[in-house]
Amino acid sequence: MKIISQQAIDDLNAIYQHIFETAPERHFQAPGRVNLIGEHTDYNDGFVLPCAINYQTLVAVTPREDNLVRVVAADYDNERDEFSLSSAIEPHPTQLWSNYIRGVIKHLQLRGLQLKGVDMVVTGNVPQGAGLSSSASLEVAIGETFRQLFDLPLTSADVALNGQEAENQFVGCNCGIMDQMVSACGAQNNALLLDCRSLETQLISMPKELDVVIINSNVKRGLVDSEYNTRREQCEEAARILGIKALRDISLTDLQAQKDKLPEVVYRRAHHVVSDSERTLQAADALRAGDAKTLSALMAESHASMRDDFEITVKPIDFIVATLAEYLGEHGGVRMTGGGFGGCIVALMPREMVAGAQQLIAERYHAETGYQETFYVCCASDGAGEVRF
Ligand code: GAF
Repeated sequence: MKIISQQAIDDLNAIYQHIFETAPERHFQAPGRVNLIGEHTDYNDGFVLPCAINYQTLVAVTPREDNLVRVVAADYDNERDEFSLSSAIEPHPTQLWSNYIRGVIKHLQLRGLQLKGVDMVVTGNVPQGAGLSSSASLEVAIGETFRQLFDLPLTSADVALNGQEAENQFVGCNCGIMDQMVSACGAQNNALLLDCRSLETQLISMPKELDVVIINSNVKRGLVDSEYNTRREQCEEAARILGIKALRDISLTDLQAQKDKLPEVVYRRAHHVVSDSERTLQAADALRAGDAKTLSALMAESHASMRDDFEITVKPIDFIVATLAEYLGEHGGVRMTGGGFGGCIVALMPREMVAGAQQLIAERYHAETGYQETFYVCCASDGAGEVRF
């Protein structure tokens, strides 16, 4: 499957030509992601199993000889930002999109790396605010662009970590490492099993007969930052009371044995994290074996755990998950994906069931909830890199 259309590149080049009055020298991309299982486990040093998707941030760029960065956001009415690498890089007062770019570049500088200026235009088709990591794909696309243009001594994992640092410290969102890692290290037709403590990765081949379906509930993700931070604090509180570094360091059996030590809500949060991290390892085995029945059961348990223990799902999403779970039976799995409080559902299903699933949701979802879904059939895609023609 051709991931980036010639039309997308032509459109980007036309904007570049119009603004900078020349053609760009090079193009880079970094994808969004969908997480198959392992939610809110990354900042607890646990396991996650995402794949990069065929929606990405695209950059058209030419390096400069001086220290000026000129950047245009094609998706924001060609808004422009311009700053010098020779002065301290501060957050932009109004253009929030440019803070992801400023933050990534500033954090590359903080690593002591020698950079030069660039002229670039950025665009993308990762749905924004849907929990498919449009921000991480932007951070990684910019990091990858600078890494390759200026031969920076960085691994893909460094590009991911740099993006996370920018998001945590410059943009001010306290995310984990999953999204940037899979955007940087994903591979076509593979899911990525990631150990969020060691950052070791294993590629796991996607079974050929299963399609990755994403359904955007189009429920606007509300209270995301505050609820996300509250969940993080509750997980840290559980680890502190249990006397461990992170929830990674306790098994489900040991957690259950120490239930009485924790406040009720904190226990349920910890129960979700520890059980979902264990399910992630089991799901990786099931994926390797092409075992749809086990995947179906694990994804159902994961969703119930996010709904009842971690309390991050919303009713319209629960409706889609319940409807599709009944339709798929043991032939496929379905759960909410991403940070929660709105956003998307991920389903793995046999290709021949996709049309029926789409029709079922089209018939029932709007009638039941008043929201209109968007349905995507995706493929697991490569991580960040240069776009070659
Ligand atoms: C968001 C965060 F950015 C990730 O780090 C991860 O915690 C995810 O929510 C939940 O699994 O995407």
